[in-house]
Amino acid sequence: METEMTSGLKELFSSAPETTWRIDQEGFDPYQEHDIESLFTIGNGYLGVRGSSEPLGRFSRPAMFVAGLFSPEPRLQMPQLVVCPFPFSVKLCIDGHCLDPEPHVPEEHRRILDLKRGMMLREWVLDDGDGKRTALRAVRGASLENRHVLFQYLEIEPLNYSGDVEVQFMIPGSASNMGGISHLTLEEASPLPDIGTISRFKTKNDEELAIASISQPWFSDELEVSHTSEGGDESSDATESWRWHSKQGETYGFTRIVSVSTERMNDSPRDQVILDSQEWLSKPMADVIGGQIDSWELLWRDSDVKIKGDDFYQQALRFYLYHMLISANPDDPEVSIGARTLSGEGYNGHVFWDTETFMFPFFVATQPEMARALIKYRHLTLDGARRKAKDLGFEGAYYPWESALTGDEVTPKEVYVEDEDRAIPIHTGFLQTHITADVALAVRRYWHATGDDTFMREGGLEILLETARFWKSRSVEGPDECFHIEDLQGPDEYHIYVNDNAYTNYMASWNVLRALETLEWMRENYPTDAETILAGCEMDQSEIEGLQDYATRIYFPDDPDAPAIEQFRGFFELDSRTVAEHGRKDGPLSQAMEPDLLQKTQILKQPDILLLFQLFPELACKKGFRKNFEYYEPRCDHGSSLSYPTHALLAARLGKFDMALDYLGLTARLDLDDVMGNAALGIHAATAGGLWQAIVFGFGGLRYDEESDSVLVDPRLPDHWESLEFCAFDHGEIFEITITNNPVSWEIRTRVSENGKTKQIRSSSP
Ligand code: IFM
Repeated sequence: METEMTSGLKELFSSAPETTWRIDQEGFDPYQEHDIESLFTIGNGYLGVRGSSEPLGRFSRPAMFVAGLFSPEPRLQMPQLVVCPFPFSVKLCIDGHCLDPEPHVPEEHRRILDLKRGMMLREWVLDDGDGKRTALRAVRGASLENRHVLFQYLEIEPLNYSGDVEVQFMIPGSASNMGGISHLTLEEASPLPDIGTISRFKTKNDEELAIASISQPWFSDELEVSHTSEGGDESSDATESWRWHSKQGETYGFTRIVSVSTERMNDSPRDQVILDSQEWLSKPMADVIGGQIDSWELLWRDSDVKIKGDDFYQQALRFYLYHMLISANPDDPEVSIGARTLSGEGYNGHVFWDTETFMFPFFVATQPEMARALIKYRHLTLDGARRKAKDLGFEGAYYPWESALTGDEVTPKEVYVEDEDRAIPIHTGFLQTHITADVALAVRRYWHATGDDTFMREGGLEILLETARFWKSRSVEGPDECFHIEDLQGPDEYHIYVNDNAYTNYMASWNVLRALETLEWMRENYPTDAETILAGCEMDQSEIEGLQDYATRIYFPDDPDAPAIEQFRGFFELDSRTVAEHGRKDGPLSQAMEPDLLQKTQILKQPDILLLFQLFPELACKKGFRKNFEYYEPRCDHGSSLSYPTHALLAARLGKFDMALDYLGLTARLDLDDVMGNAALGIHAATAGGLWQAIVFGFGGLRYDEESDSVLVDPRLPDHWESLEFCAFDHGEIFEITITNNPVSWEIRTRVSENGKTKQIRSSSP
C-alpha cells in the first residue's frame, strides 16, 4: 500500500536537520499549547499560521494571520490584525466516532520546527477511548514561491485495528480575536464540485478574505474511497471528507493545499485562491518540498550566522532569524512587521519602532530586498504621518507610534485591565516622538548600505525632509538660545511628560542634519529630482536655512561633571537608587511600584541614553560610553523585552563578557523559555532583531562607518566561541566575514550577486 509519496513523508522526518537547525518539542500539555503555538509558527511574510495541532484543543489559540488584514476594533476604535480561521484543521473519525482532541489528548507527541527547510513536522498517536490507536504524521509549510499558498501533508496509520476511517479537512466558519471579538462574517462556505471547499469572509471594513482548501489522497485506485465536500450558511465550517476502509499497519496519505487571499492583494480573491490551490495540488510533493528547501537555502545563504563552539546560541539565533525571515515580504511594501510578527495577537498586529531600530539592521545587512519593502512602507504611509502632525498642530511628518495600513496613529487610548476592572490610559501615541527620527535613521542606513539612490529619489529624501520639518515645529526656543523638545517620552517608558530627552534630542538633530546633507547630495547629483521633491514638500530656501540653524542649536546635555549624560532635564534630581538598592530581585520594579512612584526614581524600563551607543558606535569615545553604561545599567529593570539585547551588545563592546553572556542568554531564550511570560501573544520581534545585533555588532564588532564610508569589524568573542561567521551587504557587495578566536583574527571575502549567481571578488585579513 505504501507509495512513493508516503515514504517521502517519512523521509522528511528522518532527514530533519541537526539540532541547531531545529526546535523540538516532545509531549503534549494542553495548558502550554498557546505559548508553544507562537514558537512553532510557519509563515512567509504574507501568511503566518500558529503551530497549533491539527485537531484543535480547548486551550489552543489557533490562528492564521494575513499581513495587512486589519479590521476596526469597536471599543478602542483602532484597527486590529484579524485572527483568521486556522487553515490546517483536521478531524479524524474511526468507525463513525469522531475524535475531539479532548479527552483524546495526543500521545507520543513530537513537534519539530525545521528552521532550515521552513516547515513544521509533527507526529503523534491518538487513542479513540476504546483502545483503537492511530499514528499520524503531518508536515506543513507556507510557500515562498507563491505566498498565498500553504501546504499540508498528512499520513494516517491504524496501529492495532482495521476499520472505517474518515478524515475531514476543515476551514472553520468563524474565528475570533482575544476577548471574543470576531472581525469576520462568513459570506460563503461551499463545496467546490469534486475538488474541495471555498470559504469567503468579510471584515468589518468590508474587505474580502477568501480561503480555498483542496485535498487529495495518495491511495491506489483499487481502494474504494468516498469523497464529499460540504459547507453551509451562517458560521458553518467548510469540510472536505474522505472515507475508506483502513487496514491495520498500512499508511494512508493526503496532500492538502490551502490558498488564501484578500481584496488588498487581488480584485477577485475567490477566483485567485481556487486557481492557486488547483495548480499547487497538481504538483508532486517532491516538487513542493524541493522548492521550499531551495527557497530557504537561498534565504539562509546570506542570513545565517554560524557560531562554532556554542550550540545553545547557534540554535536560539537561528530560531529568531527564522522568525524574522517568515515575517517579511520583499514584494509587499504596503505592510511592515508588527511587534509580535504574524505569530500572535500581541499589540494588535501594530508596527512600532521595533521594526526600524531592532529588526531593520538584520534585513539591511542580509536581505536588502526585504529591507527595501519595509522602508518603502514608511514612504507609502507618509501621508498618515503628515496627518498626525497636522492634527496635533505640528508641521511635516510625525510617524505613528503604532502603525497599521495607512500610517495614521493607531495606538489605543487606553488598555483595560480585567483583573482590576479599570482602564489605564496610554500616552505613547503622542508622547514617543522619537519614532519619527528612528524611521529617518532607517532611511539613511538603508541607503548607505545599499546605495539604492532610486529609493532616495523616489521617497527617501521626502521622508527625511518632512521629518526634519516636524522636529523644528515640535521644538521651542528657550532663553538659552537652544531649541528644546518638551512634554514627551523617550524610549524608557517609565518616565512620561519629560523635557529634553537626550536620546530624542540627539536623534532629532541627527535627522535634520542628515536630511540637509542628503538634500545637498541630491542637488549635486539629481538636481531636477531635488527641485521636484522640494516643490512637492513646499519647502523653500529660507526654510532650509532655518533647519540648518535649528539642528545645531538643539539642546544636548554636556556637563562634564555629571555622572552620565542626563536622560532628561531633572533626571538626576530623582531618587538615584539602583534596582539592587531598591531591594528588587525578582522581576521588574514596575510590578511592585505604582507608575507615579516609579516616575520619581531613576529606574528605567529599557535603555534610553545607552541606545545611542548602540546606534552610533562612533559616539563611544566622544560621549563617555563606559561611564554611561556603568551608570545606567544598574538602574535598568528590563521591564521591556527590548532591554536585554542592547545590554548584551554594549557589554560585549566593553569587554564585560560575563555580563554580556548573561544578557545574551536572556535575549536568546526570551521566547523559547517564555522569560516575559507572554509568548502566547507572539514572538517578540525586536528581541529577534536585537539578538542578531548583539551577536553581529556586539561580539562580531561589525560597523557601517558613514564617515569613512566602509564596513569595519572589531571582534571580541567569548573564549569558548571558536569562530563566528556572518554576511553583511554594502553597496551591492556581500561581505562574508569569518572571525576565528584565540587569538582573534578575521577574514573578509567579498562577492557580488550576478543574475542570482554569486561571484567571489576579493578577500582580505586584518
Ligand atoms: O516598542 C516597544 C516599546 O519600546 C516597549 N513596549 C513594547 C513596545 C512594542 O514591543
